[in-house]
Amino acid sequence: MDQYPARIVVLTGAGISAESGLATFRGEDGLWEGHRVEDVATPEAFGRDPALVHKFYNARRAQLAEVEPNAAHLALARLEAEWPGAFLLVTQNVDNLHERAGSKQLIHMHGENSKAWCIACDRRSPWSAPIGEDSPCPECRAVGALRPDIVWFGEMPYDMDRIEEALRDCDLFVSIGTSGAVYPAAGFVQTARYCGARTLEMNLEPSIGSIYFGESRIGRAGELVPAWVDELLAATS
Ligand code: BV8
Repeated sequence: MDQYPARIVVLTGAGISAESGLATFRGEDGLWEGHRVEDVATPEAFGRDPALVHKFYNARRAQLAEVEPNAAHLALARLEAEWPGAFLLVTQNVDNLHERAGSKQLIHMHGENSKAWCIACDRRSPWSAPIGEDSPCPECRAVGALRPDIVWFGEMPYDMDRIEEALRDCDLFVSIGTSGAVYPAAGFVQTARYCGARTLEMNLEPSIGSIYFGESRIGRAGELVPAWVDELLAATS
């Protein structure tokens, strides 16, 4: 049942950070074209070649210092601040551009490259430098036990219970800048639809799950998202 003000859940993917200069995964500049998925984004890869996996994530972590949030990130932070209803932003991205834009109701379901996770003491610490096999944990001082705080393939994404509850309760589900290639995120639209939400996709091209969306706006996030936020906030004033 549609409630006013609508309870909104937004999902973002690599496409929202593309205009900030961060490579997406499956485009021609794709990260995974540079590296085979199985070489870097799985626990097995990390066990087999930790130095390669650290190198892949260290390069991406270093890039965070050179990029800024773009108009799409800023528009979502404004919507969260000014929207009178419930708002939750779920991102598949491991960059820190949403929080730097001011988003607070934010879940990093695939983890954060600006954090290190110690597998010896299971604690996570903010981390902006390179992680190496000789990096000591700042909490327990164990050496060689740090990994990027990233959810790899075959690992359970974070906060799934909270995400699924928000999807079941929301009136509007909006997906921005994702190809819809990775589960369980790619299935969120179906959960929201099934529970009665309106669904909107904003992407440079129709995603794999585009047929599940009630509305699809094709274009760059940096243009579509601020216009959509203006439209939504104008309706509340
Ligand atoms: C799990 C961290 C279960 C690493 C990532 C069901 C069916 C089939 C397969 C599965 C399934 N369930 C599970 C699987 C397996 C797997 C999966 O989905 N595989 C796929 C490849 C088939 N899923 C998992 O393993 C997940 N785990 O389900 O666990 C479980 C159960 C019990 C116990 C234990 C476990 C874990 C998935 C998480 C993997 N980690 N990232 C890293 O970041 O390095 S996924 C990775 O892909 C990134 O997080 C990325 O965000 C995500 C999705 O990619 P996108 O963000 O969509 O990026 P992409 O480049 O693909 O698309 C960008 C889009 O933007 C494009 O459409 C483009 O057109 C658009 N765009 C570009 N520029 C712009 C733009 N749009 C707007 N404006 C622009 N300027």
